[in-house]
Amino acid sequence: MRKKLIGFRCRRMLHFEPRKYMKSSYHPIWKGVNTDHSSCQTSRFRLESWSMEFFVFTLLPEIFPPYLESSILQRARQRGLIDVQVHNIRDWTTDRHHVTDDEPYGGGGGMVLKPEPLFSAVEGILGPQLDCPIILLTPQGRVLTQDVAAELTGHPRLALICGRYEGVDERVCEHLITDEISIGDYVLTGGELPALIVIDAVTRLLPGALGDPDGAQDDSHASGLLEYPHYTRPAEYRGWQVPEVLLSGDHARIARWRREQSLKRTLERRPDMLESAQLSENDRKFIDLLKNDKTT
Ligand code: 9D3
Repeated sequence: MRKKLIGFRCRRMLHFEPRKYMKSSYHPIWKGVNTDHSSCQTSRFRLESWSMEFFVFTLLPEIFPPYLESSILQRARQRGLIDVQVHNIRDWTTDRHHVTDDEPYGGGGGMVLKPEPLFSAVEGILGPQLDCPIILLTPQGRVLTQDVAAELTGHPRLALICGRYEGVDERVCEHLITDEISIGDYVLTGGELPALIVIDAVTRLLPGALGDPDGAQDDSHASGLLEYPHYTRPAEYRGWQVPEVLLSGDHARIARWRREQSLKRTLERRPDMLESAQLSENDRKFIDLLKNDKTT
């Protein structure tokens, strides 16, 4: 079932052909990508897995391939779990100088991303029906969390719009965008890294993306607690010992130690997370013990 989109609004239908002067699909990563966008329908299931298509709209397409060609995202693309198309908004300008920004009405500093190239790009690539979430990466969006990432896996296609300059024309937000996402309370120079972060967080949740069938299940952020400390060989390094319990082979004791370490860390570093975490009776007792230790 498709989830209902939040804030989905009516839109004008416009269709322009992209300019040919500089295809952003120059890079080998985009070779073989279906460029017949009129028939861009993906089935929900491929090899018994979710598959997703990401359509990125940016003024800096060259940022994307290096990350998408690495490690887990590369493998997910090769396995057909995801397909990422990166489109240069500038390809959809129709003026001589390929202008994408302009001064704000009412004055003030900075430049604003013009509406026409963005509408043309998104409608030209996705087709006139625009039946997927069209997400603007912006400091004013709702903050990306594990829950938001999980929610986004429910859509077979996602459009990600990366802002630059001071912002985008508000008519884009009102009539094209269906969702606005921020990655946190700090100031970046644009939405490109946030878009990659959305792709990364969403992709690793797709079945099979991590190799391990229930890989993402074990995540600390899925359980609502921070992770316990990890150790590997050697058992002693510069005189620093790996905790004895981890060498004991006693799996029940190890599991209890790890759980307690998770609880201790979460209490110390992210007490806010304890409020929504799933805690057992024993977990609560242990937390009370830790709190009492501190006060005595
Ligand atoms: C100095 C201009 N800012 C006024 C307070 C507005 C502003 C506009 C555009 C600040 C940063 C940006 C560029 N950032 C993003 O496009 C962005 C972002 C971010 O900066 N932080 C967290 N998440 C995101 S998602 C997109």
